[in-house]
Amino acid sequence: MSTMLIKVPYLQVFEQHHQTAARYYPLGVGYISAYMKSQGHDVSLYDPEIQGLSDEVMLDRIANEKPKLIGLSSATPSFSRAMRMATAIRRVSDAVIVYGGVHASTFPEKVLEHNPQLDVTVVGEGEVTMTELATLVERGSHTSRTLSGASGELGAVRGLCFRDGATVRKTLPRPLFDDVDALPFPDRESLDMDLYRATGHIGVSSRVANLISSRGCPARCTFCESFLTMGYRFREHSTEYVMREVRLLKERYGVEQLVFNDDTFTMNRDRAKAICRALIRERLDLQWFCFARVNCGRDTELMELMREAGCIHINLGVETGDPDVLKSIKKGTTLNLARTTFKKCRELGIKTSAGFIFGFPTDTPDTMERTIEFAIELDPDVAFFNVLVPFPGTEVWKDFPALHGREHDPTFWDGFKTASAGGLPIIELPNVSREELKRMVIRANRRFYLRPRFLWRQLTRIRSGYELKANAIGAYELVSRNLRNLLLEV
Ligand code: B12
Ligand code: SF4
Repeated sequence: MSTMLIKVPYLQVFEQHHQTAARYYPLGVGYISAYMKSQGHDVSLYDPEIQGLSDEVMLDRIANEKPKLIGLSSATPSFSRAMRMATAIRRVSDAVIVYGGVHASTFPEKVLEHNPQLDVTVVGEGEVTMTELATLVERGSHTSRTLSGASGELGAVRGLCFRDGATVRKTLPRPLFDDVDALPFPDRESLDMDLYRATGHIGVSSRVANLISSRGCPARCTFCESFLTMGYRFREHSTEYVMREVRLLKERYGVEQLVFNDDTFTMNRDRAKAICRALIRERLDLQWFCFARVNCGRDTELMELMREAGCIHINLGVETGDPDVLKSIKKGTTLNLARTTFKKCRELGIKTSAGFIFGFPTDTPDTMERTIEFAIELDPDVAFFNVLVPFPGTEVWKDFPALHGREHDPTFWDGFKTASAGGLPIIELPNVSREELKRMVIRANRRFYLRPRFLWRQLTRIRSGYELKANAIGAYELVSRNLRNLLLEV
């Protein structure tokens, strides 16, 4: 019996920039595929958008391959796309259709109640749940129609919701996968690694691979959803595991650049140092990027080791330039820590991206102005200015009751994207309208990027043809996003 796993197309969330957006290997379904295969299941893995496979082609494949179990993966902004895909699949297949990922983890019951084309929703990590489900479907030769006859067995599989007659039942939570080193590496063999590339501003090579060296983040930022799938516990892969995967990427795929997709690569500083030392020792000559919190700069030894090990770019979530707003979002950092870290990165020659958000519940025009000032003071290589998207399940979601009540409508979630392109933000504050929030983003971009000092530095730092192309794409995106506004506005 075969299982088909599909990463639902999502690049449309980047609107007119979808052509130039990053294309990262889908680790979620990649890990599930590898784990299921390691348990003896027959799995095919698809990333149709990146593979250039239209819905029609996918439906043909489904009709030919006749999988008995189909898993769809998406986040919130591509939820409606996932539901449309599930409806189309249902027309050609009686396979059991499962929906997983962050949106399924947020509303497992509601999604199932309102989408009869689905059979199961999965909460949290999918490796074991999907494997147990495949075994159950195989053992009973189940189809979508017969699955409800297996409610006794289904009820025993942790971490899912299923239909039991007219009701939706939720099983006990699936514990987090503790021994993460027991997970096989993601199933990269099933997809063409040459199709993937990094975001323009961090890319230095076309031979790039994304990976994770840990799962979970113990921080409690009020706007973040990472805990819904990966939990609060920081579960780290051993240095040996990470190095085995890195070596494989280098040797089998000729990778020259790594993108660590960990929420916070430096959460455990000793572990991060151990990985850096191993990279240095093995002289793999790789360049890499990671996400970190701004408190990493306190540890000079860590930063120096990161640089020596090939870290060329760090993305740091600064979020705001106002100390009270920073406290209110429970980031657990300070403005001074941010100053220290950006300074340290500059001294060491590590490039920085900084993320800023406008529209936190306690933001005012003054606090947002301070955010712009702070971005200019920190002077990162790249600054992302976005308006808050209060994703459901986060603490800030509760602060925007006007958005509640349409959870069942898939199209409602289409606007939940953080890319600053496109129309108006989905939120407004008591004293700040949507239009003003959008203008804030435009003004921030203009003030930050149109500084002669910034432009000069960008030009003089280009080291390769690939970087030149990446910078040109970044500049095109910025200008095309804001051109009208840059010329006419504010
Ligand atoms: C890497 C990443 C990206 C990459 C995506 C690469 C790719 N091809 O998948 C890029 C940069 C393109 C990206 C884009 C965006 N991202 Co993003 N991203 C992440 C990040 C940092 C890591 C995801 C990851 O690879 N995790 C590792 C794998 C192993 O975990 P996983 O994907 O969660 O999969 C596990 C489970 O979820 C589950 N599962 C997943 N799919 C399925 C399917 C089935 C059938 C089953 C059973 C289980 C299952 O099992 C998997 C294995 O355990 C997360 C943060 C996080 N910690 O989740 C944010 C995160 C997912 N992104 C987020 C956001 C907001 C976005 C954007 C909307 C931002 C934007 N620009 O507008 C876009 C669009 C996303 C979309 N898909 O629509 C939010 C999602 C919030 C939400 N409710 O949607 C997150 C949670 C960040 C956050 N802290 O809030 N992102
Ligand atoms: S530090 Fe990053 S990943 Fe962790 S909760 Fe905050 S925003 Fe989310």
